[in-house]
Formats: sequence, structure tokens, C-alpha cells
Amino acid sequence: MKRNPPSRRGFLVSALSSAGALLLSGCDALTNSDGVRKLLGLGERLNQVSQHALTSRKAMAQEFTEADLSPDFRSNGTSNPGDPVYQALASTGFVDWALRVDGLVKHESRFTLAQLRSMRARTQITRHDCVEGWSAIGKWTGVPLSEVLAAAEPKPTARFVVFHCADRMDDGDLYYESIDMDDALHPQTILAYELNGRPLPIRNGAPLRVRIERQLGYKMAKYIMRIELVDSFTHIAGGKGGYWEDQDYEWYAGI
Ligand SMILES: Nc1nc2c(c(=O)[nH]1)N[C@H]1C(S)=C(S)[C@@H](COP(=O)(O)O)O[C@H]1N2
Ligand SMILES: [Mo]
Repeated sequence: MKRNPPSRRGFLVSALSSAGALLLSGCDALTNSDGVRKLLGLGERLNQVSQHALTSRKAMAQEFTEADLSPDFRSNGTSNPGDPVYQALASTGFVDWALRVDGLVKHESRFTLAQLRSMRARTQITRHDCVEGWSAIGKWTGVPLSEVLAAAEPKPTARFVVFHCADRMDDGDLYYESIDMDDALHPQTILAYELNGRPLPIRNGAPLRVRIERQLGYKMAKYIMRIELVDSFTHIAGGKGGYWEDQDYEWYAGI
């Protein structure tokens, strides 16, 4: 007997109505997220929303509550960069550190920690998944990357955001990572300076690390010194867009 495939429209209707039901039941984590609020605010356009819109790159990663926090957010990879410049900056609590933003931008910029803290902040409780087989839930506070980019004004040719870090890996190469503009402008992509309500510890990437919540742990660059806007990676290290990518890990480590 031939069965009808599950209807896309049926899926949509139930997905949208469960989002609505969550809204009515006051699920804070979900309704506080900009994406869901935007989605639900588009009432008159609901019939145009496709399944793609719900599963697309713009979908939000799951957010959790304080009760879900891991007792200890472990450190992985570098836990304290040996670089003397980094050590000097750390010794004075990063007051002399500044994030450089350059490459394909209209305004090359520098942001001190105080400046980043004075910009719009976002807090999110999310699960970090490392390919080495562990996960942890942490509460991150930081400035949306979109705010920093808006100030620097990427040129129309900018396609990727590269994070240059302070630490060298065992082979002597600097850690770096990159994402595309979709991820860079995603509302949950933040430059975090706090973990669990306290200044970001050195072992978790002080003074600044990125959170890209729909991707795997190795994309979440710690110890960020510089953000470079580029149209390709070929001029950087192994040319594949990240330290681990240069060892053949996936560049798009997301869902
Ligand atoms: N600069 C830098 N960023 C990094 C790493 C690193 O070694 N150096 N390790 C990555 C990996 S594999 C993971 S799982 C997370 C670990 O973050 P955590 O130390 O806060 O647990 O950071 C990622 N970002
Ligand atoms: Mo990882």
C-alpha cells in the first residue's frame, strides 16, 4: 500500500503552533530569544514561512536555564597562552589589551575591554560540544559580533570573519578560526567576556572568546587578539580557515 509522505505543510503547522504554545506557556529561554520573537512577530507572513526558514542557518541554538549549568566548565586545548605579550597583558588584568578589527573593513578599529563592555550585551546559556567527546553548559555574556562589525563596517567584498588568537599549538602554529557572514551576524554569535557571571577565566579564553552556538567547540576561538575580514583564507597559515581545518577538520562544524 502506498503511503503519503509526511506533508511539509503539516510539519510547519505543528512546528509553528508548538512555538506558539511555548510562547503562551511563557517559556522564557525560548521567548527571550530574538529569533523566536521575530518569527512570532511576523504573524501576517506565517503562511510564507517555509520549513527551510525553521531549519536554516538563522535558526537559534537551544538555550538552557541556570538550573542546567555545569558545575564546572572545563578547559580544553590551551589553558594559558605562553606568549610573553599575552602574559604581560594578563598580568595587568587586560587593561592594555585591545581587540583589533581590520582587513576588508571601512574603519580599521580597536576596542578595549571597557569599550566592548559598554556596548550592547547579550547573555545566553548554551551547551558546548567538543569533538573529543565532552559537553558542558555555560552562561556566556558578551557583545554580539554584529555590533562590533557594524562599527567597523565590512566592505561588500568581505565574506569571512577570521579570529586570530594569542596561543600557539604544539606544532608552533597560532590558533585561528573563521566563520562566514551568516554565522557572524547570527544573534547568538557573541564575543564573550564573562562566563557564569564572572570575568572570563584565562583557562576559558580571557579576555575575549567567541561563541558560535550552532557549531562545535573548536570553532569557539579563545584569546582573541585580532579579527580580520577576508574574502578567502589562502593567505593565512595552512589556508583552510582554521588551525584544526588545516589538519583536515571540517570548516563548517555546525548543524
Ligand atoms: N585559542 C584557542 N581557542 C580554542 C582552543 C585552543 O586550544 N586555543 N581549543 C578549542 C577547543 S577544541 C574547544 S573544545 C574549546 C574549549 O573551550 P574551553 O577551554 O572554554 O572549554 O575552545 C576551542 N578554542
Ligand atoms: Mo574541542
